Amino acid sequence: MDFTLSEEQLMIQQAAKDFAQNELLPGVIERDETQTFPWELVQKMGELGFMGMMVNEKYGGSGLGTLSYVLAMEELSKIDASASVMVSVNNSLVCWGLETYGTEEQKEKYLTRLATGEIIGAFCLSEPEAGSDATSQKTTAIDKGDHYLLNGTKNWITNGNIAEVYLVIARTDREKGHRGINALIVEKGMEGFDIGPKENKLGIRGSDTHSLMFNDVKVPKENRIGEDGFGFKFAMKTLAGGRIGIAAQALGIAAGAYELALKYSKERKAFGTEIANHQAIAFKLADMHTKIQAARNLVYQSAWDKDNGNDYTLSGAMAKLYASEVAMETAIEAVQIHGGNGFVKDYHVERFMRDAKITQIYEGTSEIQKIVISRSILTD
Ligand code: COS
Repeated sequence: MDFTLSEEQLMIQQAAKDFAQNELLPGVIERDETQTFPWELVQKMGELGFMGMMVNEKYGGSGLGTLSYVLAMEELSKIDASASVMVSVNNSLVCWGLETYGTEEQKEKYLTRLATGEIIGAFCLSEPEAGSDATSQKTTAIDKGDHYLLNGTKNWITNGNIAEVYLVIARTDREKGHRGINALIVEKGMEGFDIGPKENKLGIRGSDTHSLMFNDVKVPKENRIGEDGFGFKFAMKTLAGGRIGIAAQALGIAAGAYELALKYSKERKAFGTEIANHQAIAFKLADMHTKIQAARNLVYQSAWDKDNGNDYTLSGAMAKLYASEVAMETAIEAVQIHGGNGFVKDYHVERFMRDAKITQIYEGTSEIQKIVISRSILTD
């Protein structure tokens, strides 16, 4: 077993680290407070190749592997999880879904612009009454011959307002259960497509989260991804890879919080010595470090599985489940180590604590990951 990263992987990791330090760190507290994220920063991430990392170069992507992608995700998330969720959704859900299952026309029309970050995309599965229970889609896409008539509401959509392209999961035939669901490419500006107000969130406040309303939106037939009825499997397969991205995000949040706590504990003095010299703090750091490394190994393994053509549903679910737990735990401990300063925004760790929570919820809650994991081990 070789744990050494290649020259190329080290370069990508460094590029993401530099970008996060130089471009994301300044303004991260203000973006969190104001719930904003300037488009210029998205463009810069696109210019550096972070928006279509795994997409083939012929469609404008960087042509890299999943391991390079998770290395970049970890570094970006160490500073700003709002930025990294945009990267994750665009890469894992939108670009990967289109490249793997889209037609050549769809790739030419949409993927080429999404992979360069000229535009970004959104993935629309969750509804007011269908998040975890993904087969109970109430949004309908009725077959009208040359187009689908789309009606319904989607909730908590990342990149909801800034996206130009939306992959929308909707039900065409109720009788057919999960085989009656389709995935459609919807463009911003299509008649009848409205975007609700921005959600006021606990964490990842810089990321742009909205509800979407579809009222008799005519979506051309050529915008369906895959065969009729492939929508649910499309969502499941896409989310299986998405979970690797979110696991890497959780890993980055944990590592970012830990690095701040480590630095602080070597500077802050109490009872006549740096607090790192007190075993109460040193043991917390030891636990954090060990769990982060264990999470990193799970994340890398799931990326390796994907890059090597193995099934990655199980390893991705385990990576997300564990890394998100470690992110939450580590961020809480980082606040504790910072004491009163941890409660103050200038020290960043309170933001990590708020940002960590969503990694246990989106792209499948921890409970959903346990369903996926337990079903897999019980059917083996
Ligand atoms: N890859 C490929 N196919 C998959 C799959 C996967 N990872 N998971 C399920 N499927 C397929 C099954 O094989 C089945 O197809 P067949 O009937 O042809 O065999 C079909 O999808 C239905 O699967 P299942 O019966 O397991 O569906 P359930 O309703 O029991 O749901 C869970 C399974 C809970 C795993 C699924 O609904 C899920 O992942 N939910 C969470 C969705 C989510 O992440 N939501 C967050 C919103 S996005 S931010």
